[in-house]
Amino acid sequence: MKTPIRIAITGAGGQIGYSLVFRIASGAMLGFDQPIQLQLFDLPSAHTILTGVQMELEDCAFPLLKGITLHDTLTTAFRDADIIILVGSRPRSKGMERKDLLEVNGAIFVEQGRAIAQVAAPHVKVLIVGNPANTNALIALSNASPLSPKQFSSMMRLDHNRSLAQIAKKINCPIEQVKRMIVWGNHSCHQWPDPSHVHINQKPLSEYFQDTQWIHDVFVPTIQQRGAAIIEARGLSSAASAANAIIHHMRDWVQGTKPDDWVSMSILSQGEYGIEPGICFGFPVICSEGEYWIVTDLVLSAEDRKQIQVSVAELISERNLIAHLLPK
Ligand code: NAX
Repeated sequence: MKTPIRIAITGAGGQIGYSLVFRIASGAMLGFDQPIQLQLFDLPSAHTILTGVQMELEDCAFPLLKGITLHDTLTTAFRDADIIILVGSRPRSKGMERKDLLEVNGAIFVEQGRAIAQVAAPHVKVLIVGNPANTNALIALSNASPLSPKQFSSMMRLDHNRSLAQIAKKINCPIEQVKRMIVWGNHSCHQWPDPSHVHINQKPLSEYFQDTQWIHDVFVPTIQQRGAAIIEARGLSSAASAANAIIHHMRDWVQGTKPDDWVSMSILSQGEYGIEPGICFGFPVICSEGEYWIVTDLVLSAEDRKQIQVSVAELISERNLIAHLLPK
């Protein structure tokens, strides 16, 4: 029997949490032979909800679930955690400007970064989901010294999966045949979904169709606006698909990406492709043995470079707004 892996999740009482914890406990994220221990965190106001989630987890009788603890203190929630998924964050309320949201959530991620460095396992892997995810990740990793920035990433996988699905539908091919998609930049409507490197059965996308108009007029806006379209239809933001993206992101980070493929992850830029260093940016990455590397040898078109700069500018402006939360 393998040693249980400790997984801490914040915002576990929210709607993504409710779609996420049962799938993790079933083995979908780390494998069907990997026992796990769940350390669920939410605010004291959500404690009763968390106790309901715990009861339902118990009632599922998952063989891999070796224990559940509930927390409203970060330093107990993160203690010895091997994996931490930061989902909880303050939603944008009426009249709140984006800069106000950055400010309130920024303060939360300072505290979380410090608590992670203080009590988590030294090899911990941290995924940031709560929005604005890229900049929250920058704040958390900057406040988590001596941990390495390479132990942190934020989520672009929902945007990546949305892109795979739209292409598979357009070509009418099995989704697992669509490889090498990239979503560059920020998890916002300024992200740049880039299908120009996509391969299907080892052949470039251009061999299946030449409809570049569809890419510009339908595909890109569909991906950029998908979150808003789901809110419009459901009256609530994406939850099950977001939880699924978390599962895919962590599974690939821990177990490795598939041969001949890569995935989109937001990680700290070191200046790859001329992108501003010191922002958390969506890149194409390959994962193996628990590590990730940016795919650095792609040739980008002038249009790609121009669109990537839109995300860069947005992330620099977010970084400027929270500069006081980054240690000097
Ligand atoms: P919910 O409002 O349903 O749940 C959020 C939970 O976080 C609540 O239980 C709340 O009590 C808790 N919370 C609030 N403040 C907290 C704090 N300071 N520390 C810890 N927990 C706190 O939101 P949900 O739909 O679950 O979405 C959670 C976050 O994911 C939001 O910020 C949302 O914008 C973000 N998303 C990010 C995505 C991505 O791809 N990066 C996609 C999905 C999602 O929109």
